[in-house]
Amino acid sequence: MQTYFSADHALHAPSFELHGGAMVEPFERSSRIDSVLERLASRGFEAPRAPGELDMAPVRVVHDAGYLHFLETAWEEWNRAGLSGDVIANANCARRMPAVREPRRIDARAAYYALAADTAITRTTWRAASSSAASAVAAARHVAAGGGSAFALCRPPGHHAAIDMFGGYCFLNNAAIAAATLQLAGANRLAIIDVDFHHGNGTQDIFYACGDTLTLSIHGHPDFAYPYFSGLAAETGVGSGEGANANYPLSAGTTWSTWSRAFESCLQRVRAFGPDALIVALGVDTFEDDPISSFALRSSDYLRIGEQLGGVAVPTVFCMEGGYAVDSVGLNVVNVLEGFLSERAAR
Ligand code: 7XA
Ligand code: ZN
Repeated sequence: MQTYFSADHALHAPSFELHGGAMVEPFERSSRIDSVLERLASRGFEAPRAPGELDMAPVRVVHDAGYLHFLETAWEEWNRAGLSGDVIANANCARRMPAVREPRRIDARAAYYALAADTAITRTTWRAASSSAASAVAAARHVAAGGGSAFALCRPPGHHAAIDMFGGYCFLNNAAIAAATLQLAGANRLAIIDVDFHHGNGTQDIFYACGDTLTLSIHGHPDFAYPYFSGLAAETGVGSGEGANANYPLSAGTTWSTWSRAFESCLQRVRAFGPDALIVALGVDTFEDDPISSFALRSSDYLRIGEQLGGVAVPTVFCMEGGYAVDSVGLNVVNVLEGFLSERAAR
């Protein structure tokens, strides 16, 4: 399994995160990636390849042009406006506000494009986010070229990034960009399974009206889990996308026996859909020791997840999402990949 990875991820290093009422060291930090790289190396995986410059063509398929311009220029504008620190939203497009449109002032534009105040844009965030998306593009091209399945070790993650919204540590939706890359290379039908603890609201938003891309997400119920305002089972798609989105909101404390039933249902849907390729939004914040999540999967469960994904007979792109128990992130991610490879080798 070839990994694609850019060291430029480290250019995104905000100095704090607003967590509850406190400023804390960001949970989404560089050392998460070191944990995965170390484990890949110690388990004999091929050395990661650097993805090269980001091709914006699939990015423009996924994201709004005004939003991309905002992401690329936000910090300079913030700085030019005399605002201190990093770009952070300190207002929101709240319910019933009658003048929701893209404003002129940069602080108002940050509020317009933000999902939440949990995600800062630093001077070099755009470079990190575009390098992360470049890994997704490279992994998708690897698969499209018949090279077998691939792993995009993306950081920052992507699945909360919607057509025109950043937040939840996400700026560009890497899994959706991988899907667009596969479509530009000729794929017709795609499936995305999101196994991160949090609902993949951005991925759902991007494909909600698309019947040729099946989007599935297993996550903490919005009654208690971020992003709170999406992820119900009733969200099934619109128009020609009706029926091509399925959500599996689960309770706090969910263990393998319940989680795996939802996962088996996802896999059945994927098989019935018959995609040309599968994209896995691979978050491991479902782990029992994750500091910001509340499922209770164990490290050995990730081997089972990989094996079951390996049993779906389609080329697969893995895109890294969340997972904050830094000491175990590498073990859990690589367990998925090893389970996948062992099942594929057995076929
Ligand atoms: O999958 N998404 C994440 O792992 C990030 C969730 C962000 C939670 C921030 C809550 N303040
Ligand atoms: Zn997550």
